[in-house]
Amino acid sequence: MDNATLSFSRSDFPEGFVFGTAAAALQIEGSGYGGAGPSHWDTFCATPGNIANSENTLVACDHYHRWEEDLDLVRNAGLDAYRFSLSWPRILPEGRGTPNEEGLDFYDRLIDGMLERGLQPWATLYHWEMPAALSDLGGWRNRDVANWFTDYSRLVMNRFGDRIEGTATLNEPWCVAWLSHFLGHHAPGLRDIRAAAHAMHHVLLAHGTAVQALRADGHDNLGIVCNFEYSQPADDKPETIRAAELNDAIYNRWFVGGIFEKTYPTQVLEGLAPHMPQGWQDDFDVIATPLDWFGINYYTRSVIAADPVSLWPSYMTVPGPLPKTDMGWEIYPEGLLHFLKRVGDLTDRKMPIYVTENGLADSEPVNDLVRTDYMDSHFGAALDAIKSGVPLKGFFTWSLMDNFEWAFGYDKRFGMVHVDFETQKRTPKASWHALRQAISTNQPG
Ligand code: IFM
Repeated sequence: MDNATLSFSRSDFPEGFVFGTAAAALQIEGSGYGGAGPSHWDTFCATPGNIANSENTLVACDHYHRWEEDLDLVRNAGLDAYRFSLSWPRILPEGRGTPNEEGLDFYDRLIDGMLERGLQPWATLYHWEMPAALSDLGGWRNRDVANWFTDYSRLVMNRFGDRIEGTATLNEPWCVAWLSHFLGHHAPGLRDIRAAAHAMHHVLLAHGTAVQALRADGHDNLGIVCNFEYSQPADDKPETIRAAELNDAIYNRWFVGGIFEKTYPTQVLEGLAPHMPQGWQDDFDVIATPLDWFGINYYTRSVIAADPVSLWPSYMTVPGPLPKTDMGWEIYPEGLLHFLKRVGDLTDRKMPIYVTENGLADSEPVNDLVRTDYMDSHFGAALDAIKSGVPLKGFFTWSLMDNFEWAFGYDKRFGMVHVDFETQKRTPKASWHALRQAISTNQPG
């Protein structure tokens, strides 16, 4: 293996800075084990043409059985924290009603396993697994989802909350709502503006309703994780700039607008208002329930051009000039600095911010020097943000190990640990070793 190194060390970051890595239940556990109920992803995977190579999540990384080895990999990398998600249908196979004790026991073991290894557990309550029974009732399109999600969240937190360091209600509401109900790329695979408008609002209503209930139950260190993508105009024509601003508003401003400003961007409402659920204007006090921290997932930028022949929002993504990852995503660390500052400003530089995901897909099985470079430049952006006064408290790489990359199946490898999906053998890549070296010493990597 080549000697990949990172140019920073732990001592470059403030005392107590949290170095972690992240993964999500459906992407690694194996949804076929332990009495989990079906989710809308089972339906989506069973529909021809949705997932590369017609793959599914029944076995995934078999983390359900191999979690001890996986937590050892987190601890042995010298990391402080592990960000994981809990599967709603594993805990409540019907989405509501009787819990699956086997599922609850699994998370008991997993969380205790983190604590035994000195790892901080950072939980995400919803990383995209809507139970199929609730999807049948409309899922994110149905306003009742706020109460379904809150009941599930209370069940989880009243069982595990005393052992969890930080809790995010939801991961990436843009993906939950827009990518899944307007663009149709993720479950439930809808391309429907009314469904999208309802989901864009209900996802935030569910978040705020759950935060209020969890607070009332005495839980703290509550947050949310949003994804951001830098919106780069393809040229400087006024219509191109307007197109990039609209993409920015849908992707990057809608959710923080609701949460921190009790409002949605006007240019998005120009398209969505006729399709919004009744009474949406009255929900902002719930949506903007104060949080303890905010998570930023950042990967790339998009280059945007106007698309005058298409209906609203009338823009498209065009290829950009920068080096790209295996996802075809441009490598643009400046975007991470941009969003850390933007969210820092929006929250008066008072709210603790975490990079809750950052990483890239790269097919290189062991000598992943491109990943190491990517990590170096993005940790560098994090350091620049801290120097400029952003209260950035931690950084979670995505991902611990290669896993199910949603519609792309198992082809796109985001892990610092290679997984052979035939044998389930785990092999740490060069980036894992480089990170270990950088954070376990106080010398420059
Ligand atoms: O794998 C996903 C993850 O589930 C959510 N954030 C983006 C990652 C890479 O696409």
